[in-house]
Amino acid sequence: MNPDAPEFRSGTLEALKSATRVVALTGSGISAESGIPTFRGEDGLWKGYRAEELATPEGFSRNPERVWEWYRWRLDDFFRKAKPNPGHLALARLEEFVDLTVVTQNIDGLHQRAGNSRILELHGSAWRVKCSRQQCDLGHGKTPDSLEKMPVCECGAPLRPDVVWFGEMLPPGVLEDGAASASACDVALVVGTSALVYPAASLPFLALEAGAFVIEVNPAPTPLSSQVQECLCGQAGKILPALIDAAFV
Ligand code: BJW
Repeated sequence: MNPDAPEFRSGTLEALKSATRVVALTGSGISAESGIPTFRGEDGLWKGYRAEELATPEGFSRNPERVWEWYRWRLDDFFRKAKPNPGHLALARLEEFVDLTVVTQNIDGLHQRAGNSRILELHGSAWRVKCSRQQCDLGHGKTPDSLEKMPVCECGAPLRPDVVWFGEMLPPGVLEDGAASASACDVALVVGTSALVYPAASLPFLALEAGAFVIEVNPAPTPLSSQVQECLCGQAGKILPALIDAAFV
């Protein structure tokens, strides 16, 4: 398929046109065209940074300053500068036509800024902090504008980003709501994820098991690609607007 002028099979368009409930399962690839790095692949964050040090509770306990330095860099150089791209905006427009739930692994807040109304954040948000002591409720709040100094809770413990690191449970209820949406949808759009990180990667399979038509949008194949009804190979910012125009406009 030529991603500059995508064409879609009639079965794919029919599935979308006749859908009542749609779920969009998104990963970091949807924000790549907003200038935010993905995690895996040639230019991915995990090429230059160690996930064990930066995205685990153990890494944070060992060196909270180093973890905050990494998040400060991502917030200041990417998240604060980024704008929703045509892929995010197409998903916001999709709400005009179907009952849409966005279930995202992203922590960048770009789906909210694009205007989607029902968003489940499986891996939390970079725009919130919480206390690093599990029993403390004092520290929940907005991420400070300046992270020159590491933020500290009223209780004295370091605050941490309110995100989900490896080995941590997802926020209570969010995975369950995402699973319920995936199991109840007519069409699932799986956009910009390598489909390697669980439990998020299980959601497209729930949709498939429940009989949904699953459309993957990704320039590269993933472990999901051979299982789904349609793989649209290309960038989300090109494919999604064209798909929604072709189905509804
Ligand atoms: C484009 C594009 C364009 C590029 N358009 N597309 C074995 C089986 C099952 C589970 C496990 C297992 N071994 C270990 C686990 C558990 C672990 C896991 O899954 N590990 C795997 C890596 C093996 N999972 C966990 O630990 C999770 N918790 C959990 O399981 O709790 C239960 C439990 C507790 C205790 C013990 C055991 C179990 C938590 C996972 C948390 C992940 N956290 C991170 C960081 C979040 C905070 C932050 O951002 O700072 O989440 S890691 C990182 O990966 C981030 C992402 O959300 C996540 C997924 O990455 P994503 O979004 O898919 O990005 P990429 O880079 O992988 O892919 C980008 C894609 O976009 C590519 O395909 C490109 O081609 C594509 N693309 N440009 C469209 N323009």
